[in-house]
Amino acid sequence: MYDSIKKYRFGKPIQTNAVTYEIALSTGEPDYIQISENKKTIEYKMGRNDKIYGLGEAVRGINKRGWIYESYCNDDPLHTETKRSLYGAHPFIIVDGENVFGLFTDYPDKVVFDIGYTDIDTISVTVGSPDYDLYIIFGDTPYDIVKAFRKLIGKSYTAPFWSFGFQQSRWSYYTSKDVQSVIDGYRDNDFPIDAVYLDIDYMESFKDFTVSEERFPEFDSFVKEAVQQNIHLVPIIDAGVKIEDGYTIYDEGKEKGYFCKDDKGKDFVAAVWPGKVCFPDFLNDSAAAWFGSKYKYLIDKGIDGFWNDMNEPAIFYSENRLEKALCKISSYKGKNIGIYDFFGLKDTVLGLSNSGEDYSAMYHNINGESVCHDRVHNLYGYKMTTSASNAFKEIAPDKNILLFSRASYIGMHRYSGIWMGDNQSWWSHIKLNLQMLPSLNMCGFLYSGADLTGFGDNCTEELALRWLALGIFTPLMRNHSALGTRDQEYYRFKNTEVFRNILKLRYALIPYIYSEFMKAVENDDMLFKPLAFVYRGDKLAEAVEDQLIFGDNMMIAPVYEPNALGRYVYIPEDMCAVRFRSETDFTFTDYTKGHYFVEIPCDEVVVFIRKNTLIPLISSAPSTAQLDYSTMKFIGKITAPYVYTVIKEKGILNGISHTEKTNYRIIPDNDTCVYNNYTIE
Ligand code: MIG
Repeated sequence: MYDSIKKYRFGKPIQTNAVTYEIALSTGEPDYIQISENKKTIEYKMGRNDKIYGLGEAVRGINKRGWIYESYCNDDPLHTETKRSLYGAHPFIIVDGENVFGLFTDYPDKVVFDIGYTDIDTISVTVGSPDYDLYIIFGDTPYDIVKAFRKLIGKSYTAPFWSFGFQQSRWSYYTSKDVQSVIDGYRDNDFPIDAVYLDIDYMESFKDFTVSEERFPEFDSFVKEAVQQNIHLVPIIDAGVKIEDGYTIYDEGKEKGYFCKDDKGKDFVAAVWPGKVCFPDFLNDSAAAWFGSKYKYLIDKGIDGFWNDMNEPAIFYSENRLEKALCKISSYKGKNIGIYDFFGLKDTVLGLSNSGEDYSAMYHNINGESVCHDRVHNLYGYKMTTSASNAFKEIAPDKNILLFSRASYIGMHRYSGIWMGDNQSWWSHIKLNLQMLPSLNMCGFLYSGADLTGFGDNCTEELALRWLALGIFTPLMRNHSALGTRDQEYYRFKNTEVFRNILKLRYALIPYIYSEFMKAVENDDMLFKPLAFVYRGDKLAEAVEDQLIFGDNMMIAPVYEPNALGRYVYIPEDMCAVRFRSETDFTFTDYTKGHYFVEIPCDEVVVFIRKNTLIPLISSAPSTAQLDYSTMKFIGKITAPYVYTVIKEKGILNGISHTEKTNYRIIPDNDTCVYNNYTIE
């Protein structure tokens, strides 16, 4: 496998731990790749029909050709098509054309991927300083390259079984009463659910590892009561630590010198939700271990899931730059300022947040050496998350604690999942959600999902339903929305029964979803594949950007447009469509290869099962803990005996899920597509 990977080293790279295998260094790149003399730019001339894959969390399609992207962790809540970066930095691309190869620039500062933007036929990859490891991965197909790359970067994170259930969030449920009323809303309406999220307002003054006494009195027993209702509460942890004397985390961090510094060696001060904060120096191993150990406070209260936020790190403003901006603004006072000065003034204020200037003024202590944040920017959220993950193994070795992060870099996929950040209640964001899934899988991130219903802005009932019809397939299935948006919990919409049916369908499909997820982890495979990866050589399949192969046996083709009767679907081989009105009410239609308009009303979910394969289905239950695998049946059409391997979570050792595999052998029967009879091997 590793013969197909060549590693080149330029300058003195900062170690990212993205790669888990040592590979001998090579010299001499293939002649179709040009590396500039200063080693900062890698160029490749694309053929007319070359397709480019990869880049993980990024805007636009599965084929990334025709835009300029930056691998740079960025807190930007407007994911429009002209953005260059989102929260994750995933500097891996695959070229599929006359030459087929992958490029991984293992470099923790900004990498610019100009893929036919400046010059329509040229890829140019540029780093800021020529200190990086370059991996070139060869293979016959992009899919082979993904598998080799995934092997190189190590096994993906296995999320706990319960986290494949439905999860509800909002910024914020302010009190324990609010949380309980959401639990009741779901339970009373007979909707399955496994988790409710606690956003920043559960804390006291937004201080990490505190719980507001006033709004969440007797938190310990509240968590226990939730557990009794089979509900996991998942609190948020933010990167910034509030500056407040007497707040233990701040006092300890300050005393031990565990915060990032400014250029004068003083604690770097910025402002985020708690007001002024210091940033734990996660690149300093002792500081990281210290911060990680603090999760114990909540784990001891019965918490077994966390989401790490604001860890790009997001900065609303820094003390220094705010001071400068205020000076600039006051210098204009009383003057008749020109219009360009006015716009400059406006930009001064708007440019206060997440500024590169602030990142340049922030310093880490890496093994005793002071390192400017710029050089390691993309590792900050990654290291925050490994600090938690490493600590969990000590704090609670017998638990698999759910963990996912907003910022990420390749390598973090071994420790946690990611969510797709602050999307909007836009139709185009269903499609973006769909297209990001396979790209994330290429970079190792399997446990992922978007904020269903959209984070920003108000969601309509139709958008919520259509998005849900995609969301039921994503490992992380979470409905989340921003402060000030309308209530978007599924039980609040008018067609309660339709939402209930679709949520229950998710639970009925969990044996398939979890099994295929675990197989993807085990085999360094993708859970969501572009059709191009499976039907290579079929030009029409290779062009499909809005359908995915989900696991080995299923194709999904969700509707992502308003007021749609259905949609065009490309059927790449003979398939059997299953039209679900509910987990018990479904019909089958055969399709032969070709294009079809498939009617898909809002109250139905249609999936396509590949020829001669089956998928398992069980009876839904109010929570994953109550699922009964003895209700298993298989659906689909087969003409020869078929064996499907079901994977169940059996137990947890050192925070890792241990699983049990069972092979189910099913014998074909011409009269049915629903198999209740099988033998267990
Ligand atoms: O500045 O904690 O992406 O999911 O609800 C916003 C409040 C901070 C951003 C996260 C979002 C979360 C929100 N946070």
